[in-house]
Amino acid sequence: MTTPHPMLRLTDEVAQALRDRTPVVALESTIISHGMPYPQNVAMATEVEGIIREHGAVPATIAVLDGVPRIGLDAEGLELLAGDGNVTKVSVRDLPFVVARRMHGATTVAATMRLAALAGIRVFVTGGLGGVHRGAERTFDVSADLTELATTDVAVVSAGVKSILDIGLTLEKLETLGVPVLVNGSDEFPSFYSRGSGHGAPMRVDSAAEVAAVMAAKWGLGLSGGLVVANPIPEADEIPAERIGVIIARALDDMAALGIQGKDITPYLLGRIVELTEGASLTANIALVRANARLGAAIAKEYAARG
Ligand code: PSU
Ligand code: MN
Repeated sequence: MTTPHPMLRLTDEVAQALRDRTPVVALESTIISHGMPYPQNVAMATEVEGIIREHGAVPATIAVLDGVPRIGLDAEGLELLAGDGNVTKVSVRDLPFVVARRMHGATTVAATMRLAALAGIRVFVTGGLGGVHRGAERTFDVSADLTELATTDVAVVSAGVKSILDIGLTLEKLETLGVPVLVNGSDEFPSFYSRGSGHGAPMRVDSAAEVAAVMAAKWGLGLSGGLVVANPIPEADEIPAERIGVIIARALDDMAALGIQGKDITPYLLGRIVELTEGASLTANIALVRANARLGAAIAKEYAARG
C-alpha cells in the first residue's frame, strides 16, 4: 500500500483497514446531498455503511468538509451533508476551488473515484453513474464520470445508468475510453430502475471473484483506468421500463421548460422523478444501493484475497 496523500483526512477505522489490507469500499456523497431527499438520504447512507461492515469490509464515505477531503465520515459528517442545503456538488473540476475556499462539498462519482484512488481504495459503490446526456450532440453534456473512468484505477459498482441519459451513447463513449463494462448476472445492461435497457451487456460476469479477476488482469497489464460493474436492480424492486419512461420524459420536459442547465441537470431530474413517482423511485433507488453495497463488499474481499 502506498501512503495516503497528505491532503486527505482518513478516519482511524479506514486508515487501520488500509494498513491491515482489510477490504475497504468507497461511497460517494452527491447521492446523499443531491440525489435523495432528507431524511431518507442520511438513513440510506448509514444503512449502506452497515451493510458493507456486515459483509466484512470497511466503508469509506468520501466528501470535502471545510476544504479537507475526507475518507470516511462520522455520523455528524453524514448528517451535515444530508441536511445542509448549501453543500456544493463537487466533480473533479470543482475540487481545487472547494478545497482552497475551505467549503463543504459532496463528491460525484468522478471526484469520489479520484479521492478514493489517492487514498489507495480500489472498489467504490454507488447508485447510478453519470454519462452522455440526451441531446449531447448539441450541448456537449457528457459527465466527467466517464473521463474519470478512463484514467483512475477504481472499480465502480452501480445499477447502470438512468434513461435520463442516452444509454447507447454512454456505452459507446465507455468503449472509446477503454473502460470495461461488466454486467453482473445478466446479458443486458441495466437502466437503474429497470433490469434491462435494450442494450446488451458488453461483458457478463457471474460472481464477485470474476470481477476481481478482471480488475487484477486490467491493472496487471498496465491498463490504467476504472471499470464499470453494473448490477441490475433486484427483480422485486424493479420499476418497469415503460412506467419509468413516461415519468422520465415528463421530467425532461419540465427541465427544458425551466431552462435548467449544466451541473444542475442531474440533481433536478433525480428530485423531479421522486416527486412524479410520489416516492416510488426513491424506494427502488435505496433497494438498488443496498444490493450494490453487498456486491461491492464481496468484490473488495475477493480483490484483497488476491494479495
Ligand atoms: N445518477 C444517479 N444518481 C446520482 C447521480 C447520478 O442516478 O446521485 C450523481 C452522481 O454523483 C454522479 C453525478 O456522479 O450525479 C453526475 O452528475 P453530472 O451528470 O453533472 O456529471
Ligand atoms: Mn453535465
